[in-house]
Amino acid sequence: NKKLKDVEISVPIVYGTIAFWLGKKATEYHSHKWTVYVRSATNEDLGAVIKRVVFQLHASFNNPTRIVDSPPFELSESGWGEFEIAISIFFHADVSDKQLDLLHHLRLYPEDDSSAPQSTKKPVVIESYDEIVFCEPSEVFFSRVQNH
Ligand code: SLL
Repeated sequence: NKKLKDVEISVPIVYGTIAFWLGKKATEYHSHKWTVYVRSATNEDLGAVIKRVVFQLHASFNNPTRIVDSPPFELSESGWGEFEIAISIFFHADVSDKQLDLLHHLRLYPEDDSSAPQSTKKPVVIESYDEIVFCEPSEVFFSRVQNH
């Protein structure tokens, strides 16, 4: 599996959370439902690059280490509080043997200065954009993701 010198592959991703307040269905410990995700920023199939995403949740959750082994690389939960989610991205063997570690802060509540009252219809979305760059990719990886 030869390496291609002078070639770089850039994989644009978006990662973040979307959170809905449960309104009348809210309870003390389950006031919101939320999803944390890693997505392609350009609608490509991330399964060609990513093998596994591990979401490390707050210790107050049951089984706080959540492993997702196929797209969509996302996880939905319900809870009551905001916290830092550690996101570890693992790549297929012919892509990279180094993992990528990201941090994302789950937000459930709208900004303090927002005049709008909390609504079950208007989620709180926080997203980050990143580009994962692979230098000297293997031929197999390159041929798998070009032409897309
Ligand atoms: C703190 N930021 O300072 C908070 C931690 C943890 C939220 C928030 C658990 C839900 C469940 C949940 O929402 N934890 O038990 O299923 O301590």
